Parts: sequence; C-alpha cells; structure tokens
Amino acid sequence: MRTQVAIIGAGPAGLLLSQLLDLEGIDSVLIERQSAQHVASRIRAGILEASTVEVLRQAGVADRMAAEGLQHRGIHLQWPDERIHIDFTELAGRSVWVYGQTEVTRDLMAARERAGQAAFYEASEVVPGGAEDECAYVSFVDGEGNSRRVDADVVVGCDGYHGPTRQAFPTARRQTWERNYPFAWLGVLADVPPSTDDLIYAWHPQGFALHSMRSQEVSRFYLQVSPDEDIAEWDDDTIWQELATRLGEGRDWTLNTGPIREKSVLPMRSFVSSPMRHGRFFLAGDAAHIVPPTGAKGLNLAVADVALLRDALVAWLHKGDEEPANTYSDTALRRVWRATHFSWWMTTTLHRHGDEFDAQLQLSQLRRLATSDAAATELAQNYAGLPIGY
Ligand code: RFL
Ligand code: PHB
Repeated sequence: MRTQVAIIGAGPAGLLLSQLLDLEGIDSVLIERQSAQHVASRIRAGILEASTVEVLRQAGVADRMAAEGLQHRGIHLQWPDERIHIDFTELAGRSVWVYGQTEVTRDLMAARERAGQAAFYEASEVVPGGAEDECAYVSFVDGEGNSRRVDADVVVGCDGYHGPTRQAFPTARRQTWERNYPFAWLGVLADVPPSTDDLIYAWHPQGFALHSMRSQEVSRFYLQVSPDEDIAEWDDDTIWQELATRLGEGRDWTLNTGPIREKSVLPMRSFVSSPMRHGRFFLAGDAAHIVPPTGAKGLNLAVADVALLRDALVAWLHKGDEEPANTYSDTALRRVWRATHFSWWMTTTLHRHGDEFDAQLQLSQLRRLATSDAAATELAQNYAGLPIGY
C-alpha cells in the first residue's frame, strides 16, 4: 500500500491527526495494535483546554462535545479547613471543558469511519523504517495474520510511551529526561452525580484527593496511594470513606456516594524525549512525553502537537516547504517543557511526600494562591492552557 502519512497508534493523537490531514486533502493510514473496541473504551483524561476544544472544532468533531460537555470556569483548591476557588475566566480569560477522552476518541473514530480512511486495528509486529531514505514505510501483520507494508512520505509515531517509533530513532541522537514520583493514583469511576460544580483538588495529611466528573450523572475520583498499592485492599466503603475525609466532608459539604463502576492504579511519571523528528519520522503525544495527570495536560499536549504537525505536513507535502517540519520539534518541545513544569509543580505541591518541613512549604504555597492574584493567575494561565504556538 502507498499513502502520504502512515500513522502508528489510534489514540487521540493518531485519530485526530488522520482527521485533520483528511480535511487538508492528505491521505493517511492508521495502524493500531489494539482492537477498535478496546481503543473506544479506555478511561483516561477528562479536561480539555480552550485551545484543544478549538482544534476539535477545526476537525469537525465538536458537536457532541458542545451538547454534552460541561464548561468549567475554574477549580477549587482545598486543604484542611480551607476551600478556595481559582476562577480561570476572570484571571486568564479562558475556561476549560469536562469531556472525557473516551468520548473524544469515540467522536474521532466515528468521523474516521464516515470518511472511509484506511485503518488497521489489531496489528502486530509493527516496525517503522526508512527514516533517512527516499520513502519511509511501516511493516506489520494485520488482524487476519497477513504481512503488510505501507509506504509513505512520512511516518508519525502516535504510539504512546511503549510504542516502536521513538525506539527507531538513533540512540546517539536521542536525549531523554525522566522523573518517577514516589506515589500513584487510585482512579475511581462512579455512577453518582458530582458533589461539586468545579473540580476539587485537595491537599490532605493522608494524601492528595481529586473530585472530577464525566457528566451530571457520573463522577471521577482519584486518591494518592503508594505505587505498589494492592487494589484488593480498597473495597467501595473504604474508598468512599477516604474520599469523604480527604475532600473535607463536614458541616458545609457532603459527598454523594453510589455504585463504583471501575477502579485502577495509575503510576505517576514525567518523561520527555528529544528530538520529536528524525528524517521522515515524527513523534506526537505520549510517544514523546508523559506528564503526571495532576495538571490535566497529557491529552491537551497530544492535541497541541498534532495541530502543529498538521501545519508542518501541509506545508511540506502540499507546497514543498520543509521549514515548519524542521522547526516542529523545537516548537513542540517548548510547550511540552512548560506543561512538564506545571504538572510537576501541581504534583509536588499537592501530594504528601517527604517530611513535615515539605508539608509546611506546600501549605504556605496554597495560602499564597488564596491571597495573591499574581500566584493564582500563574496557575490559571497554565491550567486553562497556553496558545498552541506557545
Ligand atoms: P495513547 O492514548 O496512549 O495512544 C497510543 C496508541 O498507540 C497504540 N500503540 C501501538 N499501535 C501500533 N503498534 C504498536 N506497537 C503500538 N504501541 C502502542 C496504543 O494501543 C494506543 O492506542 O497516546 P496519545 O494518542 O498520545 O494520547 C495521549 C493521552 O492518551 C494521554 O496523554 C492521557 O490519557 C494521559 N492520561 C491522563 N491524562 C490526563 O490529563 N488525565 C488523566 O486522568 C489521565 N489518565 C492517562 C490516564 C494515561 C494512562 N495511560 C497511558 C497509562 C490514565 C492512563 C491509564
Ligand atoms: C479526570 O477527570 O480524569 C481528570 C481531571 C483532572 C486531572 C486529572 C484527571 O488533573
């Protein structure tokens, strides 16, 4: 097979890139390891920045989001005896949307199907090649066991942290930076109406907790736990009790409880790999960088990469102008490092780790956010998201 852009990975980055390129008249083929059903049912991120919403509109997949998504003006920050509201609209002139990654993925998959673009799910032995040649390619075994090869002008690795494309960059030219955090999140999805208007990020002596949501009927929660936590120790009653304590149930506020649908433990890590381009190979999203979820940046960074890459590939493949492709990596990484810093800062400010001295510094920083518009504005601008070309 021959196409212009072979895309490895049909997560949000790969699906969105394929959709945006299609609207520009550029052909692509998606090659994904998992089944379509598996991809459409993964539960992950929930917060969309204003610029992400704009790119989804450009992609023509924003109708259901506009109807069912929840626009949020800001977040609540909490620590014992204190809950404050950081108003993004007031401080940064932007809001965010609660609309699950699961829903974004489903909308994109439906759009891809309508457009009739080629996609191979359940592919194995996926190997990209020809980065430095006249023509790049991806070889793989399709779901029926047939060996296949797709030739392309460009291969884009949207294949997540474990995917093969980053590994195919020459080791000598690759630099990586990594931070592993000494805690994890227990994520919980529950069929219960949210007990809050905006998300609650809570510092607590027993550990961080987050109250998020997916709709008026479904809530999403996270609890700081240890990285080797045994999920069997967390029955539903224990989870609700711990959430109520850490989220500050008391005289003025109660937590709605109900059936828990799903729970899992997520590791927390920061990771950046540079460069994001080698010859005819490009990386986008988690394939090049991972952030801990505390700043809600993972999905938004993937979308920002893809928007930049769309412009670079349109210039190169339509007009023969390679300049935006040459600067793609540096431009994308500037934003990646900003989000990496913000996610690290949110994570280290809100999680219990280290000693009591650290705890007092964290509380001092939280009080600063309550009393200084400058401090609160810095959080608001970063959380609500910087422009794509930042
Ligand atoms: P994805 O979504 O991981 O998609 C990568 C795709 O590549 C496929 N793949 C391959 N395909 C072919 N051949 C191979 N050899 C392949 N190897 C892998 C995979 O099957 C997959 O379909 O990356 P993408 O598109 O860059 O999107 C990024 C976002 O998914 C990610 O940043 C966020 O979801 C991160 N993240 C979260 N971010 C938040 O902001 N808030 C969250 O609550 C949150 N929860 C999460 C998360 C990431 C998780 N993972 C990856 C462990 C929860 C989880 C479990
Ligand atoms: C989520 O709703 O899944 C979510 C929200 C905010 C975060 C992380 C995850 O910071």
